[in-house]
Amino acid sequence: MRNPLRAAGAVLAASIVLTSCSSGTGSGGSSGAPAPSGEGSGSSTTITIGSDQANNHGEKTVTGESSVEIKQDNFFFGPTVLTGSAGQALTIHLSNDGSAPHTFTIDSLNIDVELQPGDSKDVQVTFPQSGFTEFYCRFHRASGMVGELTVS
Ligand SMILES: [Cu+2]
Repeated sequence: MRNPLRAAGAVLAASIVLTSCSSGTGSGGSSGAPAPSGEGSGSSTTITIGSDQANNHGEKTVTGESSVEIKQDNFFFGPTVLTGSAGQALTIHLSNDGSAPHTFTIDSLNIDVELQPGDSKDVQVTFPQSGFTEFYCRFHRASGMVGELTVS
């Protein structure tokens, strides 16, 4: 009975080493929010917007459009990237499909609206002359709830 016990101990030790190895690769992540990488592999990626990491749920070209819909969920905007023309005015129909309150916030345009779960609201935005304008949720910016208005 000595040998099987020793073998089991060795396996245990090996798995502990493996576990601590793989979980040590993340950087930061102290908030405890669910990581976006686990679900929907392929459709959900992370992109960099400004100095933020954004959960990417698609791009939509809105050139020539006067309005568009953006869904808010835990924790992303869908679509995440709106591509338009320089200086374009656009009405965004926001709807919060998530289970938490979310905001749609753009510092440079003084926009900051808050939606409770199930809420819908409209906001007027203006595309920049060049480059991009970042929007984000004040509550979940660090969880990747970030998007942008970008000029093609
Ligand atoms: Cu949010």
